[in-house]
Amino acid sequence: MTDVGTLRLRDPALGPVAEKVIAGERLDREDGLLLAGTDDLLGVGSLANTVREKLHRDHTYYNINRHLNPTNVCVSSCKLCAFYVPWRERDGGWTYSVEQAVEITGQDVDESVSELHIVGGLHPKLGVAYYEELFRALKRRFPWIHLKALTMVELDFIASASRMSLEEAIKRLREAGLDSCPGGGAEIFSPRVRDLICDHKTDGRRWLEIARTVHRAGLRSNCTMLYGHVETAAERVDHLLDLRDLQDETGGFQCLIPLAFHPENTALDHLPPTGGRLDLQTLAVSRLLLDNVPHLKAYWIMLGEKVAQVALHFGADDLDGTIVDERITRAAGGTAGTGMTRQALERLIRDAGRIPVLRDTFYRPIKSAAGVA
Ligand code: V47
Repeated sequence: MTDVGTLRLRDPALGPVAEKVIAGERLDREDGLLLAGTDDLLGVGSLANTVREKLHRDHTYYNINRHLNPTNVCVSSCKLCAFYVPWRERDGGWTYSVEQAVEITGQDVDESVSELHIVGGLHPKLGVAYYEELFRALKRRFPWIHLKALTMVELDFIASASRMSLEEAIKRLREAGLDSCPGGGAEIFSPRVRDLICDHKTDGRRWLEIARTVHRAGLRSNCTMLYGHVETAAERVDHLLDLRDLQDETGGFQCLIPLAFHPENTALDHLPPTGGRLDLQTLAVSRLLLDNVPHLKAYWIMLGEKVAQVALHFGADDLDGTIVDERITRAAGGTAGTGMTRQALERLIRDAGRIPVLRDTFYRPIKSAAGVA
């Protein structure tokens, strides 16, 4: 046992890291490896909690959101994914016309919903023109809604499918209503890992380059890390440090979402699902290393409600939202459900001893939302 300030650490090797955390000093790669490799889960958790409370006190953010997946048809065939249907093999595939997408969205959107999260497969026929039309139609019908749409991977694909520079594609999509970008597709940046789980996807360097371009264009985005498959702890640490370097440069990331790998129905279904230990330690290490990204999301859909709730004491300050219809995790055997009411989210937060804060996509508190989500 080692005591550092009010912290009690079972692993004495964490002592010097704890000193740095308390002094507000930046951690390095070696510190990250130590934090990721120790079996002192509660020690790492308490360090991450110190940072979380310094940044956000007891506040815990959530939003009222909906997901829209315009297509699940995808040319990328990532081994990690159970959501996609390959291009030309249309069984089980869907591709919504703009009218259908707006109609489906309208089925459960009212003025309480502040954000639409729009992601989908890489469909060769859906280029910039389709998304421009979709965003314009959504903004016409739901003018108050923030459109958080298109991952770095989708932007890359859509621009090149439309034979357009990335800058031009971003400009046009913004003019059509794109407000910010979600963090998906980052997976793990290591080429070794990408070869094994998503060999045809935009590579790690390019993902970062696109995020840089998005931020330079004045858009905010999120970032993710997919863990619990074939990656090593060192590859997770390096992924986080790559994100931190880019954030030092642009300041454009609002939040990191560590995504727990779900193997069912994927080409990697021989792998076991993640356990609570890896989930909580990965969140805590993320909070400690990514000192320049303000928010850390415990995505309840992938973690399950119970782990997400405990994660509020392991560095996380955000749970994502009400959602209702989530398809990517569900396709991969997710069991957490696909939607939660605002009341259930608030109860979960209060039961963890935290204070719920309803937010918009830019983490501005919303005083009261019309209607009930
Ligand atoms: O890009 C795909 C991952 C991502 C699986 O920005 C899988 O606010 C686990 O990025 N097991 C989509 N993960 C989800 C995502 C996200 C979610 C919530 C909020 C935000 C945000 C972003 O899910 C994909 C991929 O990295 N994914 N398949 C799977 N089998």
